[in-house]
Amino acid sequence: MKKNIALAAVASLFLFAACSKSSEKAEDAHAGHDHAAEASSTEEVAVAAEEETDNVASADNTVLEITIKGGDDMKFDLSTIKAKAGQKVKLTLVHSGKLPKASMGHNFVLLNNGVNETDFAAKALAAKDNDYIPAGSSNEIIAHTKLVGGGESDTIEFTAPARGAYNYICTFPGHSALMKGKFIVQ
Ligand SMILES: [Cu+2]
Repeated sequence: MKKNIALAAVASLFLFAACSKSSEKAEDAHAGHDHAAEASSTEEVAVAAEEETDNVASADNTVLEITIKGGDDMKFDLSTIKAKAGQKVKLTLVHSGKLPKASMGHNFVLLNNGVNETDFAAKALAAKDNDYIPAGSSNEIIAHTKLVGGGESDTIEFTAPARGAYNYICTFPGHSALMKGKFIVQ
């Protein structure tokens, strides 16, 4: 009887050892997985937090105020503008030159994703009566100012679109080759 108990004890010890060993292994494997899972979920959390910050910025109604100048040299002073998706943007175009609208007019036209700026500028040539904004092109434009001459300015407000890089140009004839830039939404 004693011997049986001892055997049983040994057997159970052995079983326990075997058990704990295999469960340890399983745990190890598990731990490895958990680690990887944890790492990626941490990353996800970081990304989510960043996105939340973006949302907070727009929820806060933090208005991005931009002044972009165009002069008699037919150039914009900004080649890149950065905004956050959904952010309110208040943009002022200042004509820092002296030449009149008829000979050196400038506007700021922010084109929608996938709109070719060269094609659009070509189409705009025929729209002199509408400040070089082609009629029926509202779905190709996110926002635009009016055409201004030397010393004039125009302020517009719009909401930054989804993340991406958008082109902006001046559609006055011949200007878009030089007067262009990227509106980058992060
Ligand atoms: Cu121009």
